[in-house]
Amino acid sequence: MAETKKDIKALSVWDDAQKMLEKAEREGIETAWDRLLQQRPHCKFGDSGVCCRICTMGPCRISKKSPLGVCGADADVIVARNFGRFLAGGAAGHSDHGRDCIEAFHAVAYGHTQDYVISDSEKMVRIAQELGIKTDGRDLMDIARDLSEEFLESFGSRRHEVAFVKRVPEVQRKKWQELGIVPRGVDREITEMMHRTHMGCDNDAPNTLLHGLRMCLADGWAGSMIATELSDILFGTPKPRTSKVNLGVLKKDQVNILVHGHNPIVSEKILEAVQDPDLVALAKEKGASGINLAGLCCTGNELMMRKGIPMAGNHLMTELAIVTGAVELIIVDYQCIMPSLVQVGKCYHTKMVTTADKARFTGAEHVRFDMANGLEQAKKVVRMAIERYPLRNQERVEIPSSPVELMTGFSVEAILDLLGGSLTPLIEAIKAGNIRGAVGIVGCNNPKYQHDYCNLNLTRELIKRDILVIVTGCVTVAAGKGGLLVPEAAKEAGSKLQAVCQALQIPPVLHMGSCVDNARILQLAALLANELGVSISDLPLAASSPEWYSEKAATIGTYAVASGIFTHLGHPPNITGSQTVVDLALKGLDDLVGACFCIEPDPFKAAELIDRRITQKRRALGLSD
Ligand code: XCC
Ligand code: SF4
Repeated sequence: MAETKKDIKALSVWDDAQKMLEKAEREGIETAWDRLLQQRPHCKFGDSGVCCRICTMGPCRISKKSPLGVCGADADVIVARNFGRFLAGGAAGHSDHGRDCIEAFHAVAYGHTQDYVISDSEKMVRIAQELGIKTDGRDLMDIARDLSEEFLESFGSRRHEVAFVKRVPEVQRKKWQELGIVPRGVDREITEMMHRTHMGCDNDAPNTLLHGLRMCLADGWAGSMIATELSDILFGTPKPRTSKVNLGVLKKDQVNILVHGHNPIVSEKILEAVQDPDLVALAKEKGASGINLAGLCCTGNELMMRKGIPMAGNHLMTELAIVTGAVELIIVDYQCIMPSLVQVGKCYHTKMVTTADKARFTGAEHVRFDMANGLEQAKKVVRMAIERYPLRNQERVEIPSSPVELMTGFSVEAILDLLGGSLTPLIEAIKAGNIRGAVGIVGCNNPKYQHDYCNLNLTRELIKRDILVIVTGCVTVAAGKGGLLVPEAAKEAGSKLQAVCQALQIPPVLHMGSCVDNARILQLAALLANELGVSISDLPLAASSPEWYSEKAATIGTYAVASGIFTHLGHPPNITGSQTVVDLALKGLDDLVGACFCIEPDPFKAAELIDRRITQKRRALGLSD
């Protein structure tokens, strides 16, 4: 093993990551971990959220010596405004992704594309009916046109509530009405947050944060939920299937293409293109035995859930995937794509291709995708990848580890199917304590932690306590690599959960999709609450994002809490400079919406906190511990 200055084992729990970190070090390639060291120590003002840059009388920093900004804003106002804008970034990300799904669906409905079709018309009709659109005897495309218009209304400012507020249990909805936080339209709530946080506008921290709840609810119950439902309608509703995960899914003798980003609109077309016989023949002509497609981050989750495409890694594995030297091309849409991928790619033969005009990277090649040219562009990109195969230096290729099997595809529909069409068996299992509760562990990686240590250990701790875990986003890869996404993992669960898993032949950790698919968790929670005639906040549920980093993760956490789900975070957002904001997040929200945040970096202690909350909720429902 090469001499290394860093303690590489302390950086990631995974063998594939450690091997690639060693290789990166040998080859002089910088990664996120190196840059984190260069950035340390972090600025304390920024870290606690008391640096204000929203006007040019400043920038102002709050300290004992200067407790007010030039305009007179105090730490509470500055922290709340900064956090409000942080949440707005997250809501905008998911929801603009949702809008792109509507535009694709709209193009299909109006016949403006041949490249996309309606794959699950049964689901489309069901949702149209749910939203009050007439379906009897109507042409499918007529229904699709009405549904696309209805979804666009959830983004605008003409409605008093977004369409899927209908799904929210009544008690919760009443709380929102009393607080004035029923989400109206995605764009409206985001714009209003930007307005409120302009200098001299909303100067009352709790008031700003209440709007934060409303805006995040618009993301969860509209932007993200629409993204999920329409992706299912366009590309198929996920069903249980198996796949594989870790860097071992890359193939030494094949053209390797990675899809990275979030939206399935581009990656689904790449999947089609890699199956094109002419392109496969071309790959063989160039000396490869075939074309291999694998996913990263959330677009990887989308393809894995619906098509079983293997997953190469999560957020912190994206640079390391290129370090294998085996990747011909990485094609991205948007979000969570480190700009460093361009530089790392240039150290090998790896080409980076961008596809969205709103997410370009200097040094990458831009191949613009639109609804009408998706497949054609996808084929062009796959051809580029094949052309790069002869440029690969096989001596520099190192593919660590062999892939781990996993099971994916647990949409709400799939779960209902498994249960024989009704939630009753699940409710009975919860009542009997065979499933003591359920926790959605979601979100990211962050190099401030040992990579996936918390994601993995929190998951393990909870299933031991007979708590069913649901994963989405980058936690999926952690659970998958840890062998927790297969039915055999039931042996790691408590004896009661183990029995349930064995009876249903399911893993104790269910993969429900990408980050926008956290909307599936909301929907499942709402269905359970409605079935029991209680509020979501009465259920023995929790959410957690142990290693989060992104604005989107904070937005998800906020809509989970506002929906009544107790939410754990490994570390706080940049809000610690305001006691008012911290108190509201950790306590005050509980009285307002029936749930709050808790912060705990240690996954074992976090499991304890979550367990305690679940026990409380069980007792309140009159159920045994
Ligand atoms: Fe991004 Fe969604 Fe986080 Fe992963 S989990 S690092 S947000 S890819 Ni969404
Ligand atoms: Fe400073 Fe107030 Fe301007 Fe912020 S808004 S930079 S606190 S003067």
